[in-house]
Amino acid sequence: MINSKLCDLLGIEYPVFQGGMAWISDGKLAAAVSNGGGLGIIAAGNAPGSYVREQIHIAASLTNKPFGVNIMLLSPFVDEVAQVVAEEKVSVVTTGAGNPTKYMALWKNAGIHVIPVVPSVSMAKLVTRLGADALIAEGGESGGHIGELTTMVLVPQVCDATDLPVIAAGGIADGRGMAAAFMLGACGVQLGTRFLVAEECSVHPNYKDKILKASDLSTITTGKRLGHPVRSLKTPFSRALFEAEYSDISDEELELMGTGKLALAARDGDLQNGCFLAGQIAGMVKKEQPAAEIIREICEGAEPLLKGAAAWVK
Ligand code: TUI
Repeated sequence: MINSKLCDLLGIEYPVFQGGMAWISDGKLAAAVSNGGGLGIIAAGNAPGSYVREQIHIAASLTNKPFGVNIMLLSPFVDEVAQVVAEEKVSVVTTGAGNPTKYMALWKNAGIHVIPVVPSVSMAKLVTRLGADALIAEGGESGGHIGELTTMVLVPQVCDATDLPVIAAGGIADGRGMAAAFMLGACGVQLGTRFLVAEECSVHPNYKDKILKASDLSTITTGKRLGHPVRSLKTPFSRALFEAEYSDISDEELELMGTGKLALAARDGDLQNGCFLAGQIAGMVKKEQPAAEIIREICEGAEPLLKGAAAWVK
């Protein structure tokens, strides 16, 4: 059975995190993942504190296992959400899309395990100094807001830069990805796209359908001009946004084009105007399954690969 120091640190059975996906990862999905032995994570996204508190209560009513909340640091509600997770004393907070320095003391004092997403070695060093408990090295194969580096180059460099447990994210959807991440020095993995099609995920069926039908070349990166690259599935909307970036429209108009489009995809399944965030690994995600089955399959797939690694050495 796959086990790592991350399991002991967080009190989980399998070192598998479900990535916080804005508008998608709610209390129900997080509880299903945690009940399956992984770490379920509620996404705060751009939602207010009241929504996050409600989802924490839903998750707590469905599981007695640890779960986490992902805080998107660009959110207009970030201050109140930071307070809510401290009051609710969730087991784990992960952060994304920014620098968590301002909130570290608040969360540490509440006894929360703080696990920031880092897109670079410098951010890994910073959060290590600040007292993070572990970190997530997320490569640009991921869906949503992405950094510059790929998982293959980011994970080993982050592992060299910190003594903290490192969770690899970006481009991982099965046991092979997990085994590879462990070979790069990670002791856990985080998956978003594969959990998006979990049975317990309440996202609009059109969103799941688009993931299940995706191929290797189905994603596109937009937002580079405005300094926040975002990976999503190719749709009429994302292609238009991509083209607009290279036109002479103003930054303000461009920003406006992207606003609210994730909700249109996740809540309404709007195939024309929605922004369907997804990782490059979407092409390998072919089946809707219970979250617990996904976790078991990934770990059972990685186990023989890691055990058999000695076969490569004479
Ligand atoms: O946060 C994510 N993925 C996300 S957030 C999101 S909602 C959103 N939508 C539109 C624009 C922006 C956000 C959708 N997907 N992943 C974690 C992640 N964090 N990836 C990269 C980073 C990151 C980037 C810069 C973390 C820290 C960072 O620091 C920059 C600095 O120096 O402040």
